Amino acid sequence: MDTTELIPGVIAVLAVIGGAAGVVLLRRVRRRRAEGLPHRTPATPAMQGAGAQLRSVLAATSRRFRAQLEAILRREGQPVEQVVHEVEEALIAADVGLPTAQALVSRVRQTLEVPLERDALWMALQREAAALLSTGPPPVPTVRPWVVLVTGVNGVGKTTTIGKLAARHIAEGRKVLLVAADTFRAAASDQLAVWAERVGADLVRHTPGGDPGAVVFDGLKAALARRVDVVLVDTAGRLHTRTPLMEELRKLRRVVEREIAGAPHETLLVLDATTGQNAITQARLFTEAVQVTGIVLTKLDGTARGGVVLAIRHQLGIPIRFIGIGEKIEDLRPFDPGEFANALFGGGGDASEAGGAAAVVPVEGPSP
Ligand SMILES: Nc1nc2c(ncn2[C@@H]2O[C@H](COP(=O)(O)OP(=O)(O)OP(=O)(O)O)[C@@H](O)[C@H]2O)c(=O)[nH]1
Ligand SMILES: [Mg+2]
Repeated sequence: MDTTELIPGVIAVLAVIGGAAGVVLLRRVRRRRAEGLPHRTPATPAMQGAGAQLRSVLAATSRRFRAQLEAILRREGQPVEQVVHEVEEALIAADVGLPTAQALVSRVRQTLEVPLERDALWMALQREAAALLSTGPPPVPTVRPWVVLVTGVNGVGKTTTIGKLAARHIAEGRKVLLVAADTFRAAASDQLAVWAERVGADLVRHTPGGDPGAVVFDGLKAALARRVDVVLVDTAGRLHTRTPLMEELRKLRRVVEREIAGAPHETLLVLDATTGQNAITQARLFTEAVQVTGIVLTKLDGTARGGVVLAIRHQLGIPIRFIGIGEKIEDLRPFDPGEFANALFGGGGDASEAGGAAAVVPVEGPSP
């Protein structure tokens, strides 16, 4: 048989197979939408970048929140006020906290129209969260030495954050000195010494058990003599409820103020995201003691409590400078409000990620 006679038949078979695959795919997308699940889209290079990494870090928080919200949106005939109320509940469950959830929902409510569109709701949440989180650019060292005091309760990630921060400054061409003012634990200065060695920073340390104020004093003198650009002061973890320890921190700050005019240029409070709302209490007490100027929120990887970022920014008014998303040296990222809101409520403009296509959710209008 002439092979050219086969061509129309082959085309017909391929068309049938292609059509069937399309129908299956379409059905799957429809089913996932009906179930309130995002249909999977192939990852593009842009999605695999920084935004995608943050989305995967915040997936646990986001998933919990989305599941709850999509369940609400699937119920037909809900009055808008009921939907809005349940959005507030979902936000509270994601550790956003009551006052912040209320503030966010009231801003979102003003922008919603009836009939309520699912996409419009997600976009309003994303937009208002970004606005709530917005902050000016983080300060860059403008004087030498630029002194940063790093504080926080035990085990939140202060020393690790200092190591990561030092690596960033060094990569940007600055000379960095680490000061081991955590003289409380014998191993603390060893841990900082490992980081100093690893990233190529100078280190000033004393023997364990000494006076932290004396280490800071020596560290600052060394920084001036060696023309260091950035000094990062590691302090002992302390319970915010222990008054003598908080007084010791005030003393450390006074030493810094006395030795270098205008310093500390930044007082960072490190908070562990896994502690959720407790982070707010810690932040209040540290702020009273040492005038915290910026927050580093660590351990956002592996927690479903990422919503606490909104509470911290809204209730304390302190800007979030960096977020910790893992234990590795590169796992410290400057905080970007838009990117963060997108990771929580958006999906890079991908409607499916944001909870489905532009579906009109059948809800009743507000009562007149
Ligand atoms: N998963 C994860 N682990 C982190 C992060 N930041 C720090 N850690 C880990 O948290 C643990 C405690 O970190 P440290 O840097 O020693 O904490 P610290 O606040 O200095 O602790 P103390 O000096 O004892 O108060 C270590 O195992 C770190 O590797 C983060 O962003 N993600
Ligand atoms: Mg430490």
